[in-house]
Amino acid sequence: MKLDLYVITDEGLAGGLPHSEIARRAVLGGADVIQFRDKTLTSREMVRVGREIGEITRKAGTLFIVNDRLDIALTCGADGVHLGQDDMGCGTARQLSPAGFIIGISVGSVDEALAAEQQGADYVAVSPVFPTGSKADAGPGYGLATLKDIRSAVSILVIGIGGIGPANAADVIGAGADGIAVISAVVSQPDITAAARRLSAIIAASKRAR
Ligand code: TZP
Ligand code: MG
Repeated sequence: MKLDLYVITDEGLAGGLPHSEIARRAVLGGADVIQFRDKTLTSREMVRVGREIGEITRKAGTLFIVNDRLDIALTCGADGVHLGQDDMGCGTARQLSPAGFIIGISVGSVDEALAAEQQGADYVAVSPVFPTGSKADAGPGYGLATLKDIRSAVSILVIGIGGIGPANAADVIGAGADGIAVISAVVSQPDITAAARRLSAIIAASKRAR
């Protein structure tokens, strides 16, 4: 499973551009994963938008993950769900999911990462790695040292999220991350496709250099 460039949709940070259009542009730029994230939509709206995104990602062979909501992810035929420490537990989500369904968990410590791995997570996201203005309650950032510790502790995929862009993506990959998840570095850029393409190239080059 390739999670190199993992783009999270956010209409507010995209100047009002619809989720599906963010997804379309990011996929064109080579995003490996699209995560549909919206804390304001009704469940019904999430299903509608999730199905739109699913059509785009399926055609492109891009992975499609829904944030927070296993029910919506399953209803939309998404490839997986991303859950935080306050969302449904990983073990419960695993029990409710079909074989091959991807479960990602946000973590901030080695203990949380080990628990996620033990409960059947496919990947953990160190969240946030750096300070970010894109998530109000994200906290100050765990830093690259925590990311390295988590990388050494688990065998599943590890990605970094929070405050990552072209200037520091190489450091995150150099610290051992399998991929990086971003909002603003792609979604808030005037040319989403070009921003995704550039970041994707930086990640690939950083992996070759490791
Ligand atoms: N979860 C932890 S940090 C974050 C999320 C959704 C926001 C990431 O946004 P950005 O703009 O890439 O820092
Ligand atoms: Mg969540």
